[in-house]
Amino acid sequence: MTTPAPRSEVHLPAGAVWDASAGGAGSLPAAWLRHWRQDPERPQLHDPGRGWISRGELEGASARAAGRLAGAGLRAGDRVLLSAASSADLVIAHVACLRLGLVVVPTNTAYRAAEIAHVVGDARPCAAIVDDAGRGRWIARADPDVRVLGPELDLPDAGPPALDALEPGAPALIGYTSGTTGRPKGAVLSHANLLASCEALRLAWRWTPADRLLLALPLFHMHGLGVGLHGTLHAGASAVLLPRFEPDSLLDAAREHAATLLFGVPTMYHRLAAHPRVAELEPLRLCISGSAALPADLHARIEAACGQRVLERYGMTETAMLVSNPHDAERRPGTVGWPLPGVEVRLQGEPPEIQVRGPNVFAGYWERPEANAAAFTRDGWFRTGDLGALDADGYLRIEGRARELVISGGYNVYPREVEDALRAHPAIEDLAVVGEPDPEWGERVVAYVVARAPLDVAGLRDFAAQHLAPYKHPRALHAVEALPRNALGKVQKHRLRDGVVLPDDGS
Ligand code: MLC
Ligand code: AMP
Repeated sequence: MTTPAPRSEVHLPAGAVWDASAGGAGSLPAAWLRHWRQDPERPQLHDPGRGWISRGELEGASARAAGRLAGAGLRAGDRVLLSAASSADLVIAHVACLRLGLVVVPTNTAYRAAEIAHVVGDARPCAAIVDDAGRGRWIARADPDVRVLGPELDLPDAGPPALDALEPGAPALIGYTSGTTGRPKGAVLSHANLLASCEALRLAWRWTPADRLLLALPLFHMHGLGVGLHGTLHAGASAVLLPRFEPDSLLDAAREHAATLLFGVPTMYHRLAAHPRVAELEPLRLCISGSAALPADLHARIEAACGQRVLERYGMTETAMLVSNPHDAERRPGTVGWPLPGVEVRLQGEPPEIQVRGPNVFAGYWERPEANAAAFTRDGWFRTGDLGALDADGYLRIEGRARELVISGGYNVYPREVEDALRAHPAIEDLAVVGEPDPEWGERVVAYVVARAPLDVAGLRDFAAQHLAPYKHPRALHAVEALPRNALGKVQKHRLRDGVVLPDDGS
């Protein structure tokens, strides 16, 4: 089943024409450069320690940073791992990499040594830009040839290199993401993919140079980086960088900087809804939620508290943004809305899986031909692994997942990865990790454990901390006699819930 019609016109402002190349810009920096040149004095980014930097300052600083990187021997196509809290320096370094044709590998700052070593081993970066000496040592241990730098790029200045001369198909990002089996794999996104998504969002969300985004999402995932930062630069707008999400400082920044936009994951909206100052969201032009399902009752609570009808949208690392509730028509809670301009969506199979196609969809995983064969259908559609249904008038609902995945606070956690890490603990005979509903996190990670010796919870926590980023740690541990298995020996995870093993219903 395909959506009734590619109703992307529902997203287009009157008279607007959809063009995936954004008027022939072709690459992200080429599109940004138009704004930088046009009005260099205009504020672009606010960094809490440094204040505002203008478009022209970003252009100049990123050109200098690109000169340093080129002087250090980095060349177009080389990978650079980026893992740091949000700051103007990080943005300058990121923009410099893209202008030079380097391929950025954004990496979660919560990763532990083994998680980082996997990314280093797989992507083989030439350099890493990190804001923590310990993380730098883990990278150097994983590969001593990687040049580890701070976000300020402590390198000698060098002559200006050729900048912004990129083919649309040139890779811009490799975003690491997991599957049900195997280690995380890198989704390679080209400049054309990311630009198409930015242009669709600019039109759909009526994003203009007058907008000012509160950006408290981390810059190492698609939401903060590909939507928040790239979208801001593409629209010629401005953003207030907040290195961590904290409702009071976010609301202070909204007032101080007259912000117009907020992007967040549902956990952020949950915390804001419970905050005594929630009514201060009222002056914003648009609040957008994504990365996980926004419960309809939370949508209603936000509206009642501050009058904002949050606009929910749906995307993935591999595809950037796919589907969005409309700006001008009904924003329907519990749905993600209509395919964005350029995006085609179809539902295939039983239960119906969401499959997508469009200029925003990546071409494949880094050096993983077998994963690519599984990820795309023979006729070229990307399998999202999400299950969907359409309302009669075409609004898409996400009804579940075909793959095993827990989304906690907008971060993806793969049960298999947590199981593999914890199974190595000497007191654990066997375990199964599942996601259970949680009002704050959406889902929380829970482990059902068959112990071979008495479990020391503090010791287990230390063990988990050595191997896994904290957001992957089980929030509850349930001791069970045995895991429920089917005749083939596969764990029946649907029988694990609320700390008990449910009886076998034959399914
Ligand atoms: C932090 N913790 C989490 C967690 N975030 N645990 C589970 N799930 C999470 N998401 C842990 C911390 O490690 C700490 O553990 C404890 O919770 C308390 O930390 P906190 O101070 O409350 O956390 P905070 O810094 O406030 O983080 C919450 C958050 C953050 C919601 C701000 O998780 C966040 O920024 N989420 C956004 C993720 C994101 O950008 N996703 C987009 C992916 S792209 P301990 O053990 O030390 O107590 C994508 C595509 C798309 O999905 O469509 O957008
Ligand atoms: P990631 O792999 O981190 O890019 O996460 C992408 C996944 O997040 C999607 O495949 C969905 O399962 C989920 N997701 C993103 N946005 C939404 C949303 N609005 N509602 C439900 N799930 C979402």
